Amino acid sequence: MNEKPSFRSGFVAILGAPNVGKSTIMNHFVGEKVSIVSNRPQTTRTKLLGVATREDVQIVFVDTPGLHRPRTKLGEYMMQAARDAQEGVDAVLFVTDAQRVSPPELMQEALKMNCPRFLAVNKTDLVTPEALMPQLANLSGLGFDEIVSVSARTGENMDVLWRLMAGAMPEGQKYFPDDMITDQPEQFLVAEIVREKALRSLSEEVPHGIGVEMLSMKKLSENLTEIHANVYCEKESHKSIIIGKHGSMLKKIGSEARADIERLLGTKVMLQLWVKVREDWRNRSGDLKTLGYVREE
Ligand SMILES: Nc1nc2c(ncn2[C@@H]2O[C@H](COP(=O)(O)OP(=O)(O)OP(=O)(O)O)[C@@H](O)[C@H]2O)c(=O)[nH]1
Ligand SMILES: [Mg+2]
Repeated sequence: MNEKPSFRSGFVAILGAPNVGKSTIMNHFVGEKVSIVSNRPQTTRTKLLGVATREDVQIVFVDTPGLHRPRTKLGEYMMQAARDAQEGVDAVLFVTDAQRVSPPELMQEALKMNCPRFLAVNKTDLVTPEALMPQLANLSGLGFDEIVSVSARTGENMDVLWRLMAGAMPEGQKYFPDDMITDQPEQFLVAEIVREKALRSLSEEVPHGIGVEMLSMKKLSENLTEIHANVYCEKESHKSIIIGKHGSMLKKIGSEARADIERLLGTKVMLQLWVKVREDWRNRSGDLKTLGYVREE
C-alpha cells in the first residue's frame, strides 16, 4: 500500500525592526511583490498575507510593520497590527540586519512566542564574513531554534531558511488555492504601488506623511482600466515637493506606478493622481479610516 506523501501548511509571522528586509523576504518566497519595499523605515503599515505554495508545503507569511515606538495614531495602529500578527501562527521569523543587529530586547517580541522561532540575519551581501561571524556567535545563546544568515537580495541561503521553516509546519491542508498569493484586494495593492513609488522618489520628511486613497477603479474596456487616487501629505510645502517643477515629480511617480499596476492588472492603465494636504492626518481617526488603517474585528 502506497502512503500518500504528507502535505504541510501553516502561518509564519515575520517580525523585526523597520527597514531590515521583512517584506523583501516575504516577496522572495511568494515569488511576486505582494508587499511594497523601499529604503524608508516604516514602509509596511498593515499586516498582510503572502502565500507561498510548493509541491509539499504551503507557508502563509504574515508581513508586519517594523517594530518601533509609535508617535502617531497611525504608528499605534501599526504596532497593534504587528501584535495581532502574532496570534495563532505556527512559527515566527524575526528578521535583523547583518550590518546592525537588533538589540535582544526587541528580539523578545519573537522569543516570548510559544512556537518555533527563527532568526534571519539579512543583507549578508553588505557585510564581510569576518564581520558576520562574531555577530552570529553572539546571537546563538538567545533562544532561537534556528539562526540563518541570508540575503533576500541575492537569494543567498534563502533555500536553507525555507527548508527549516517548511519542516516546522504542521501536517495539514492548503489554506489558500495555488493561485492566491495574498489576502489583499486589488484596490489595496494598487494604492500601495502608488505609495511605494512616492516613497522611493521623495526624500527627507515627506514620505512618512504620505497616504494613498483610492477614489475609483473602473474597467473601461477589456484592455483599459481607469484609476483615480488621492495622494495625501501633511503640509503645503510637501505638496509642492510631491508635484515637483511643472508637475515633473508627480508625473514620475505616476508613470512608475502605472507600469507596475499594468503588470498587476494585465490591462493598460490610465492613472490620475491628485495631491491633497491633510494636516496631521496620521493622528486623525477619520482620515485613518478613509485610508484603510482600521483594525478588522
Ligand atoms: N543589500 C540588501 N538590501 C536589502 C536586502 N533585503 C532588503 N533590502 C533592502 O532594504 C530596504 C528595506 O526593505 P523592506 O523589505 O522594505 O524592509 P522591511 O523590513 O519590510 O521595512 P518596513 O516595512 O519599513 O518595516 C529596501 O531598500 C530593500 O531593497 C538584502 O538582502 N540586501
Ligand atoms: Mg515592510
